Amino acid sequence: MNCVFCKIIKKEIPSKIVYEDELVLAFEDIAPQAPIHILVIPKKHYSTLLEMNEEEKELLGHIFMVINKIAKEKGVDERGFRVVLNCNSQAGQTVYHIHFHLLAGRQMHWPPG
Ligand code: DGP
Repeated sequence: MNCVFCKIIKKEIPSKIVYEDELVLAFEDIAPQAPIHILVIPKKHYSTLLEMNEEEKELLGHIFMVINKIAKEKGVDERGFRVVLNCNSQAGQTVYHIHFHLLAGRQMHWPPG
């Protein structure tokens, strides 16, 4: 499978890793949209959220706990941060390996673009 994030997981493509365990990898986005822009991904390949079902509930919860931990470690928990999941083309998804954007370090706006 020609998935760039699977290659990052296998360390075939370099990335700046900020957290790793047996289920999840977190690394800096290559084109940051905020002073802190980290991608959190499951190591198992899912193209989009739509490929997940009840069996993935625990994994999804774990991903959010990892985001919680990273936000605290980066010291952005009190000022605030945003978590974004883009699903399919109209949402702007470009990499088809599910990923959560953790964005922080600047004022966010609503509605998002
Ligand atoms: P999305 O639009 O939600 O599919 O976001 C994909 C993100 O992935 C985008 O912010 C840029 C990032 N990205 C794409 N290729 C690479 C890469 O090779 N390395 C890293 N670190 N990030 C990448």
